Amino acid sequence: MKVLSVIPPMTQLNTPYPSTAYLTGFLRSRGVAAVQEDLALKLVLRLFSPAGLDRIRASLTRKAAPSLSGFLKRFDEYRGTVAGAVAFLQGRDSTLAQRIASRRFLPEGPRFSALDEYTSPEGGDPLAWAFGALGIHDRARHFATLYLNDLADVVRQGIDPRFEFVRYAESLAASQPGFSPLAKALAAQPTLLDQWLHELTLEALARHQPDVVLVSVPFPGTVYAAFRIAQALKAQDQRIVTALGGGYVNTELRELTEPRVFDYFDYVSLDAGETPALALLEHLRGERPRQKLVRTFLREKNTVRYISSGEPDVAFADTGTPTWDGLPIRDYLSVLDLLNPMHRLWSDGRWNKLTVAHGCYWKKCSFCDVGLDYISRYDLASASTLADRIETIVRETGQTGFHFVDEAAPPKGLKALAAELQRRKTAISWWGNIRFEKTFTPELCRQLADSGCIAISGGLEVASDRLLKLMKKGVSVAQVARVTQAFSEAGILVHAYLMYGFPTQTVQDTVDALEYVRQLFAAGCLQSAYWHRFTCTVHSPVGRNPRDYGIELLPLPPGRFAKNDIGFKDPTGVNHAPLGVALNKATYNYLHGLALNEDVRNWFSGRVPSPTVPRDAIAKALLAPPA
Ligand code: B12
Repeated sequence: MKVLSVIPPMTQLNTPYPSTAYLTGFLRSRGVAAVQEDLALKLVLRLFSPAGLDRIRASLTRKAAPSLSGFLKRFDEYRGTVAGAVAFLQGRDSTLAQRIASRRFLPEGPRFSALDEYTSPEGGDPLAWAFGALGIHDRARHFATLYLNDLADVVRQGIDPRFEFVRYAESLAASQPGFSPLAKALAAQPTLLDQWLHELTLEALARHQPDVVLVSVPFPGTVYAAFRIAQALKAQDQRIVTALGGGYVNTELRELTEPRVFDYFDYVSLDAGETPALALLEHLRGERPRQKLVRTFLREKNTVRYISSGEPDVAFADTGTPTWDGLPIRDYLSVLDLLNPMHRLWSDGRWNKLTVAHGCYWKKCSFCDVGLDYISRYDLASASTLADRIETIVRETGQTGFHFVDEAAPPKGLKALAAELQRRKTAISWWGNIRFEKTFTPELCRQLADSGCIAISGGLEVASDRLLKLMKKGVSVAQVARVTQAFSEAGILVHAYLMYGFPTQTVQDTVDALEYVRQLFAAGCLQSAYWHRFTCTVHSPVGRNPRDYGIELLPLPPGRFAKNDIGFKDPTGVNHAPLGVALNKATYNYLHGLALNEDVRNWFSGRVPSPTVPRDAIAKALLAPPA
């Protein structure tokens, strides 16, 4: 029985999302003939090719739109340069950097006008602040990225408004109570992108001739395409068994009762895929009865049934090594938008993705989906197992960069892994997400840096001791200051996840939070940060016990499909949206080293109170001995 695992469009351009690598590696370790495909990358490469541009031009629905006229007018230039730009972003043709950086090679559309914003008053080099005088390669990558963004805008404006590089038709799936919007979109005339996806699906089918196709949907922005893939498979051959799983399913489809989903997928499975997939294959081979499937939804007489035999999951130490075999790892595109340094790591470079542990060792944060398996079931493997996996992956891919994709990598596990990598003299670079807890002493931070750690991200969240306590984050602002300083002094880039709009958060809390963040940048503790608006989910402690957080939930619309975000009423009545704009504008300046001494109130459009945080709060925290 042959199994094909598929990643649907869209996830990321620079590196494969790891679920198919995990499933394929595991299934092979159990003797299953398993292969994988990344149709997200394939779709992008088909689009950004001379033949792709021909089809785009022929399919434009609004040829007269002013936004498309530049593309049509300069079509020959776009067609003549697209293969070169893609090869350059794939790292296959670095010598093209000089010509691209000259800005006389690639045609320039509206996206390039943003460059004027950077022009210095003296009229000098607009991007010198970002790339200096010698950064030709990065500069060229930035221009090639703007060029692809222009082409993506053409696709969005003239062919399919739902298309983005990292998500496709996301709104049809994200917290969608009903299946009807998705069903309607799937019944609609296919757009050019849908047609390409159909062709790519049939090509993959012909290449591998699988009996079973596992379609992985990590995010809502992959769901529509997943259903299109299943639609193409079923139309071609009804006998192909299709199964759906992944982070989106694990989060949003836990209460699935919509039978129409099963017109496309025979099975939908929850949580870690190893045991459910093995059980399914055994069932399909006639070796296991249906009622012994593991965490699997299926349709019986037009109703959805959930079957879970309660079998334990495969231990993290026994899930095998993910494999990238079969994925075109040299074809990914390292794009370079001018964002912040951490966002750059996300979109630049072909990182091998690996988890240090399954689940989160802390699992208390009240905004997080702590009850779900991918957080709650904490299971660590030994440092030598992890180092073996790392060495196997480096041998297979020839690439030594790792992104540890844990929610929060455990400090003890990282320490043991660093020691093991040092003992074996295994030279890699790695980065990932952690909690800023006091276990990360200056000594441990130096050891992590010596083992290859180049960057870490962690939640400072609301940057308020009152709210950090309410959210059970288990850190204080002073502690975050000391830990981030230790990482920064070890030469590790530090990114802080920041949050606003948490229940009971006042305008004063928000102003104070920005004051703390300003001081953390000024003290060199942070190099990067980003503010996210708090959203309440049905699985989080806040969503489950709203009264404990002083809020009232709004009723969810009835539905049989997805369930995740939920609205709420906060008696503080603060309008957080304009505050968020100010927070992100200020922080964007801070990460470029600008306005670090300015009064934080200046960033807000309306009147806000002065910060109650003393101007030397962080400096004092850094002098105080750790508690
Ligand atoms: C690391 C991470 C990121 C990173 C890297 C993302 C990337 N592209 O690689 C960053 C920070 C960039 C990120 C961004 C986002 N993320 Co994120 N991310 C994660 C995290 C922590 C780990 C993902 C991972 O690599 N896991 C390892 C792999 C191997 O696990 P897996 O995909 O779950 O696969 C296993 C099972 O699900 C199952 N399985 C998978 N597919 C299939 C298929 C079948 C048929 C079967 C049987 C089983 C199966 O088997 C696999 C092995 O056990 C998860 C949470 C979590 N702990 O899983 C959130 C998570 C996936 N992210 C999430 C979201 C929402 C996002 C964003 C959309 C956020 C935003 N609004 O911008 C973006 C989208 C980015 C993009 N387009 O690429 C949500 C998705 C939930 C949902 N609502 O759909 C999650 C679950 C977290 C959460 N609860 O909020 N993310």
